[in-house]
Amino acid sequence: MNAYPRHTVRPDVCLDGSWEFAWLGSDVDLSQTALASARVFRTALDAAAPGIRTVVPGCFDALPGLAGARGTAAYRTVLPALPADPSLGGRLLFDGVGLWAAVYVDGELLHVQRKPCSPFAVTVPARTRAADQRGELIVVIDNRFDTERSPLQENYFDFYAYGGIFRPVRFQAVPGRYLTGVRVTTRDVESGMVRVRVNLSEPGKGALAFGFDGAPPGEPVAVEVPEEGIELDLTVPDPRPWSADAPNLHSFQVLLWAGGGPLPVDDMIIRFGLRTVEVEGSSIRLNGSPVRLFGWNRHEAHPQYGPALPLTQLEHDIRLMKDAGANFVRGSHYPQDARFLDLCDEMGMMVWEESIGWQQDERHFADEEYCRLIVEQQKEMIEAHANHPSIVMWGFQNELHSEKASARPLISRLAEVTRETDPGRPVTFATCRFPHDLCLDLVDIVSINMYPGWYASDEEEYRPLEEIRERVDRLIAELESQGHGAKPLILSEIGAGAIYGVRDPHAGHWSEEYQSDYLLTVCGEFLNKPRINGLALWQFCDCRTYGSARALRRPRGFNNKGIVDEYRRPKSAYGVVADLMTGADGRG
Ligand code: ADA
Repeated sequence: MNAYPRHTVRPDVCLDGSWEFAWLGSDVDLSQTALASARVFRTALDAAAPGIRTVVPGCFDALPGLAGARGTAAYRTVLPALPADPSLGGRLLFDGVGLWAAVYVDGELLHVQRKPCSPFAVTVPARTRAADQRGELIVVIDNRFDTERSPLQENYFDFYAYGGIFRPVRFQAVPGRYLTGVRVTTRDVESGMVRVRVNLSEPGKGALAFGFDGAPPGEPVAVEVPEEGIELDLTVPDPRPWSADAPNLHSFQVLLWAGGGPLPVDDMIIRFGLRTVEVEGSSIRLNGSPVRLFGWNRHEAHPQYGPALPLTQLEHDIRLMKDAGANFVRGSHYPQDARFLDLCDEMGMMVWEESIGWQQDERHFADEEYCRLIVEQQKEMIEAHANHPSIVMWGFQNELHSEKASARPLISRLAEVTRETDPGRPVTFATCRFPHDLCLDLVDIVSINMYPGWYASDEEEYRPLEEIRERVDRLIAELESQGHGAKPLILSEIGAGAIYGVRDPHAGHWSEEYQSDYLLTVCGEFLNKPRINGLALWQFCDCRTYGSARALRRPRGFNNKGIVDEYRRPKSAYGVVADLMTGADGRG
């Protein structure tokens, strides 16, 4: 199933399925010189025994035979024949890979991808081909940590860095000038007025026609489209607002004529929701009404698939969170799978999306290439996902060292790029440095990660659940005293570990009982303190983490703070939190 945007005029083929596969080991030279030719990778693929194939989307190091491997793999599939028309080029669309990829078509290196989890497009030059000549697509993936090659993901992050083509791949045929983006922004929910921005691959003359919700498009209108695209205000017929409780969606098709021909040469169908989200005083407002957010932080993770989750798992995860009273999910800590965002749009789940980050420090702030790439990822993520009504805020740089003045330029730049790229949503980042954080003036929403009673301030205190209430009260008071009392507050991470099946009448650490006691206390604080606008428990499901000695702090090498385990088996806290937060026990 293709995520939006979709097409009816543009040939659009999903390449998911079984690809040829070759494992090249952990000492492959990926220097620029070595990458110039596909020969090494083609030879390895040709030498692979028949039947050595793997499924895309997929992660090679989630496969039994390569579990935990770090190195280089080559994938190959056949590109469908482009129409024989030589003016038609191609576009390969990848929704996300990790950690690093090189893309070759017919042996030519077309793209190197250094940003994990980012959606990206690769232009395949128009070639005059006999109609029956199909193309060879080779994708080289490397999951070794290398701060030069792939600086955005490092082995100290508290989530396992898999290698693979995590998400769907599509191949499209496009004319010389084609639609590169259609952005629909709500101007007025009630009347259904929207502002549409259409961008083309090249500025110039053409004609555009539009249609909402599958209705036949109107007559083409001659336009001159500048570099920055054109904007126009339109009104949605039969407007129905989007909210988590009533996730009404609309679709919008743009058709492009060029060259004076009678038929459109390209089209794009996007889906959007009529809704506004803004910060007003200390409240977060959806369609003008204050909203409180409750849910979880969620990693894209599964022991059998890594982050390359099947569509049904995405649905089950959302269903499990909603059944436990959630209306909110933080896509921690990287750009999300477009199919997951489509399901959040459809099923009614508000989303915090963020570019990749995990406790970056001065080394990163001083690294111009690192800063350039993370700002690029932030911008690309927003441009790709801005039409999803479920996304209600943008974040970045989880728990960076924002108590240091050297963090400020990067935070300022990320906040600026976010607001430039999408002025229609609030900006935040999750900090664990409060009350020493120096950058909270740069965000619209203050988001605090804290683990009182787990990473307890007094390690001698037995079962220190009592410090949760005290720490929450102190946080609210200190925000006020620092002048942030007028901003909305989200508890963006708070939680405790429990190993599935560990039951203990003492409710000792790692028992399901301790986690239940802990989360009941936290949810009670949220329900009793309207000052807290949002609560995102850490975390939805257990996930594999460190492969290093850091795992000594992570039993099984997993982060065990999930309310369900890695196979989505509910721990006892799931039912307890669900009863409270859905009101089933009469309190929530
Ligand atoms: C941090 C971090 C999470 C996870 C969590 C934990 O808040 O943002 O990714 O590592 O701590 O489990 O300790």
